[in-house]
Amino acid sequence: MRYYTNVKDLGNLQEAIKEALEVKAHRYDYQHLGKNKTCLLIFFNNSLRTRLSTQKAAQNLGMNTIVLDVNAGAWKLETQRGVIMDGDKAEHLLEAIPVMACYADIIGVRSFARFESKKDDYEELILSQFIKYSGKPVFSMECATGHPLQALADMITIEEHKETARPKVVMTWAPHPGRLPQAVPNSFAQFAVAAGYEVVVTHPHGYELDPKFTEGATIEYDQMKAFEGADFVYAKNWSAYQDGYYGKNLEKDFPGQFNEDWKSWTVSDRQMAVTNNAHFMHCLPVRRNMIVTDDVIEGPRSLVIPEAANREISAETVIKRILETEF
Ligand code: AN0
Ligand code: CP
Repeated sequence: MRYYTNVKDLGNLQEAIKEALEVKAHRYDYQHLGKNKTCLLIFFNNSLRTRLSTQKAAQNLGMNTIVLDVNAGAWKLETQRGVIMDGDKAEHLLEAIPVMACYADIIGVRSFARFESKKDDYEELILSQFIKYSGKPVFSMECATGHPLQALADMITIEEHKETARPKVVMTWAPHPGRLPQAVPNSFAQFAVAAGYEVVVTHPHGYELDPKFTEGATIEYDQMKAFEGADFVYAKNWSAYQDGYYGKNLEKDFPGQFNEDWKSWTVSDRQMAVTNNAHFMHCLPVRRNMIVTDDVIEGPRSLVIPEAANREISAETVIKRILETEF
């Protein structure tokens, strides 16, 4: 594997999950793979879990790690070719990428959707330039349209906790004061379908995701109906994907236009009561009592910490595969 941006890069997903569980049981057995190799982790956006777990994963594999926060000490980067650079950006990505690649064997990139252009976001303007101009293996640490390390960690977590062969997995939109990317829900839906689960996606009208990512899932606008019999509930906020509304918070940016009781979407005991004693999941960071109540996230069926712990394992599995095939 040279690039990890999508579920397809893993080949058979169930086999990848099996390999991940093997990695989890023997996480220090592969140190020879990364000796004298450097993993460079580049962050255009904030992170707690990805930063720590991916460094830990690379170090488990014997690699050296360098972390660069582009917004904290590096030069401000221009990303569009052809721009006259007379503004505040001192360096172009077209020089910065090959320079960074000089010091790295593998590069991880975090660059969220910027919501300036749906086309730029969905063509992965930043990530695709790393793939094109670095000459090195590249993996996504959440880019504009996907968060495949999170989704793999979530699948590992579901496999560890499922009580039926084919669980019902419900992904629900939940309220948030900001404008969040569609990356996490895109990847979660795509991975959960690929894993073979019964997948239901529920959200208010207007929050439809790119159908490319939800293909194979059932869309249900009635949240209570969606939750009936669920084995896993995965909550996440996302902004609108539709043209004309792209990147917007429909409640705040179009007040009164949508006939929706937004607050009712917060996951609470009311919805969890109709599930099959479902496990609660969220990628974190989470806003309590917006996305989910204190009681549900603190409850005995909450998996938010095991999911975060499995981020080390998903990252190690991905970097291991890259090391095994590229070096
Ligand atoms: C980001 C998002 O929703 O994509 C990162 C989640 C892992 N969340 C926030 O910006 C709060
Ligand atoms: N879940 C996740 O990716 O968290 P961070 O944004 O803190 O890395």
